[in-house]
Amino acid sequence: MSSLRHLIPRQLVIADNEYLTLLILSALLVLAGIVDYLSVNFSIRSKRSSKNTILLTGLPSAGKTVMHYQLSSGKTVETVTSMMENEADVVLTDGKAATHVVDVPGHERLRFKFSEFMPIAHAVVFVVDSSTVSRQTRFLAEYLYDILSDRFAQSERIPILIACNKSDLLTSFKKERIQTLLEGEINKLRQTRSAALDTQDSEGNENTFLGFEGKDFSFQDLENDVEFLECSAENKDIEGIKDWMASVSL
Ligand SMILES: Nc1nc2c(ncn2[C@@H]2O[C@H](COP(=O)(O)OP(=O)(O)OP(=O)(O)O)[C@@H](O)[C@H]2O)c(=O)[nH]1
Ligand SMILES: [Mg+2]
Repeated sequence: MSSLRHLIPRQLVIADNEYLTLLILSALLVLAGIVDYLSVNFSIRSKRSSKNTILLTGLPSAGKTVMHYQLSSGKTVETVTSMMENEADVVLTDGKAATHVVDVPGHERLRFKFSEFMPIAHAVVFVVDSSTVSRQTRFLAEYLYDILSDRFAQSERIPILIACNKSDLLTSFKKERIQTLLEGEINKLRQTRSAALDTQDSEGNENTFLGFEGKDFSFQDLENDVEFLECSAENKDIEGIKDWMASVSL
């Protein structure tokens, strides 16, 4: 090493013990990275052993976190945009085992995380802000398409509940109108997505054609049971959601 020192600019030359310190620090950083990677994967893998999870998904501000708090504590809370998932065990039926409920952030860069939980999910609630549906139809349809074409959603025929939230607002749409809007938008989206039918995403999900070719898209044509319910998480009006969750839980 000392024979090579004359090749290094003087300002950059450091003592041998400093090389050792740098080496140890680098090794510690690499080790910390490995431990972090293993712990994240291990925790998800250990959860994969059971299928007792319901996911709360949906666009930002749909009301997922308010609903999650309502379910887990019966309280209404003030929220901010979620940057990571909230998890809780919720007793849906007195005397029965608790169900694990995960609130997946709706942020564009974080919502893909729903797919990490799909292997342990037995049901998905897709929360919609019923007062902004007409402005968000395309984004809603895109996210819903991703969920419906997820390989676990398909192979396990995971039931989906479209929770039409914020029904307390005068501007909110009724569930029938929301269903019609989503079916129309998914119908359009199918054309674009089916153009890429032979490709696979990084999760190994194939682009799936939803419904029947030559027929307008309808949720009824899916193998998954898809239901629509109106609710208001803010007003504690989520009994229907709870009943649905209990009905699909083990
Ligand atoms: N009027 C009304 N407002 C609601 C209802 N549910 C939630 N909100 C409000 O909607 C806003 C967003 O609610 P959150 O629960 O934080 O939304 P989120 O889906 O978790 O959003 P992200 O974390 O960004 O994905 C908050 O200001 C809530 O108070 C509801 O049923 N009615
Ligand atoms: Mg949230």
